[in-house]
Amino acid sequence: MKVAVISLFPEMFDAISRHGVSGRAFENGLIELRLFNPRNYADGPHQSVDGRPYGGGPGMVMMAEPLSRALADSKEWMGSTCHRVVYMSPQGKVFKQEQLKGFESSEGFILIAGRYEGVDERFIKQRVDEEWSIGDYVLSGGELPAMVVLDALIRIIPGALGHAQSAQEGSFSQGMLGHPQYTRPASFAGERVPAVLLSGNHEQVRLWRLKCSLKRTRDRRPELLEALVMDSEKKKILEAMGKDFDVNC
Ligand code: 9WO
Repeated sequence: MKVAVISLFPEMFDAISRHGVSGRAFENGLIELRLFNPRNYADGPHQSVDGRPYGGGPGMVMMAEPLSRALADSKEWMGSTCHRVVYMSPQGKVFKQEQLKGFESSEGFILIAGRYEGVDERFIKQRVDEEWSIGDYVLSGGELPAMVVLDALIRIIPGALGHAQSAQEGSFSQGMLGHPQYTRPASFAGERVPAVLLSGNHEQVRLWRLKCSLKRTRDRRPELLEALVMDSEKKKILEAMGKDFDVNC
């Protein structure tokens, strides 16, 4: 998959392209990432990419022209592959795991990270397909949100996680929160690992983890349960989940 990112701070993306699981996906060529800096498409002696807001007020606004040229170049690099143009902004639709469904097989994706007080609205209207937010907070720019989307995207690309197909089992893949995890030692500060995890009984372990996921989801994020498509096993567990529920998680 080809991903183009338009950003005034391309070096920030080293954070995901050089480290860990995401870094490997870039090294393996599962994702081809290219950065396009609007600064390189700016005019004038100062190569301005921003201007003062019409109507007054503090701060600066990103000019449409340099962004537009950077976008045109990124589309040329994409070639004929189908691509979506997404602008990361607090005004966007809140990004959810489910939005990535079908993305693993798509061929191209263009992410725009803004800076300052925002981007000239005409650029958004004319060139952007979708606006995405990663949550209700204002940051200094769209780079970190773009990296959040990229990281989530990489995890659903077949082969990107190597042997561990933990993306399938990870939180949210089933619409539920993840279960607790334990590793060595078997006793830490007087607390032992739940015995079932040491039992070697895979079916018992699976059931314990499923119960914990359901309990955590009910206790911490009950609204997720509403949307959950429940099989008979999950229904049974939830019905039994009264005050006498025996799972310690
Ligand atoms: C700044 C501002 C100042 C006063 C009143 C309203 C305001 N809105 C903004 C603003 O949206 N600034 C953005 C900074 C412009 C685009 C890049 N920036 C950004 C993106 N901050 N936070 C995001 C973002 C993107 C996706 N998900 C969460 C946050």
